[in-house]
Amino acid sequence: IGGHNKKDMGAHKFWATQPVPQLGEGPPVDDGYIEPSKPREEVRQEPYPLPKDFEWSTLDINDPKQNKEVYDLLSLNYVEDEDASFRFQYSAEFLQWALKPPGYFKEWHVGVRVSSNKKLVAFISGVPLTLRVRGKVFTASEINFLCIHKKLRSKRLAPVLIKEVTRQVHLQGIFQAIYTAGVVIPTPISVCRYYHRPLNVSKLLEVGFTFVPRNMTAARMIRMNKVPDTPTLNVRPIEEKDVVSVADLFAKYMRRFDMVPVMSLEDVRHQFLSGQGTGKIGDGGEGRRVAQVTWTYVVENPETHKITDFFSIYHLPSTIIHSPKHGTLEAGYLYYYATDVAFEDGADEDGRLKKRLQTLIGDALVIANQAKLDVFNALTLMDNVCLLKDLKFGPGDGYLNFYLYNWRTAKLAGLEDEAGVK
Ligand code: NHW
Repeated sequence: IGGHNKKDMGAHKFWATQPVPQLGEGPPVDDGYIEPSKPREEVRQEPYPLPKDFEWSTLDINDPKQNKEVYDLLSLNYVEDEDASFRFQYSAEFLQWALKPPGYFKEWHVGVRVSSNKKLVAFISGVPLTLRVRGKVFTASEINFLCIHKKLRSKRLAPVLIKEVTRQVHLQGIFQAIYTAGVVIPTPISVCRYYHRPLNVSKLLEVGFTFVPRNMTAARMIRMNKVPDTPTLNVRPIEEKDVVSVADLFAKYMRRFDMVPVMSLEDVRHQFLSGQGTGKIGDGGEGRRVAQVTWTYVVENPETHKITDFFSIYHLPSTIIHSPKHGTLEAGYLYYYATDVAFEDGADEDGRLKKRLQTLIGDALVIANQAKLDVFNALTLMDNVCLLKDLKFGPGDGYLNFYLYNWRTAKLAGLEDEAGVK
């Protein structure tokens, strides 16, 4: 998912027309919108024109057939790494979960079909969220799953999809958006690097995800990356009764950071409870796959019954494009976490917080390994940087750029903190 490529730094015919900070602009004096909101009647009422032979189609993700159409489009055409070895393979269940948070709008699930045979050939989606960026809280849309069939690339269709989803968001009275991409376009507010913690070393070597470094053997690598059989803390899967306590802990912990989602109880229930499954992840070869989107584990104080810590992982496999033996790479991604140790006086300064986080996320590795995931990924965001080295993550070649639409703010922490990994 390489970023940083030079050709991206040139002219941007489309992005130059959009309310985003342009490349090379200095930091803003104040945070705020770039163009003001419009009343509904001033929002364009007709869909943008598509090239002939194509038509717009709102996808009904509740319909298993349409859910599968989006899955099929993405599984063959979505994001690949730089040498086209791996391609994200979001499951149909993942898409259901990601596209239907509380208050979602079905009009924001925008598809393009071939008029003659109705084949789905492009997609873009938005979901609503409340965002806090530094001191300001606002409603926004999170744009994701922009995908154009490989045969229709480089025809300037992406700008049409982006404009149409923007129009649909405007029609709901929302004028800001957040999105991430591997590519550099005007203008990232932060860039993070992917780090990878090997779990199934022999498979990762077989599929070329990782290599045996000089002065190392495969056997030693396997030994070094062994994780304990059982968690250190008394972790258990989240339950409905934990939602209020987790929401409270999440909100307090997130005060540490400059850009965070603000979650209602419904949002917390959706993000951390609704994606739970129970099974192990198969490798295709087992002939059995258990769909699981997220794992959220909590630590409960036995006396107060308060949740003191939690972590969450999401499951995003990748298709291994050229492997005779393995079809999918089973990856877990570190999602949100929190610990109340952060609220103790001096815990940040004297290393107590770091120690607790290492134990907590170390347990996330145990759970990921028990679930038979092959690799555990994390970005250089939140408090992750202080965990990466001790938990044996290695830097990857993917970067993730973060963007805001119609909102100015100075650069946020991210990759520049990477120095902290050493
Ligand atoms: S990032 C994942 C994007 N998807 C993929 O990489 C899948 C594989 N690739 C493709 O399907 C997560 C195509 O290559 C895509 C581009 C569709 C990426 N974001 O049609 P043309 C997201 O989903 C610009 C934004 O010829 P194409 C986030 C590019 O810079 N812009 O290209 C999505 C150029 O404009 P420029 C992107 O290769 C956020 C123009 O598109 C982009 O056939 C969307 C070229 O178009 C990207 N990832 O199709 C923005 N990739 O000005 C949301 C290329 O440079 C904004 N481009 O000439 C907010 C909207 C809501 C606002 C609400 C108030």
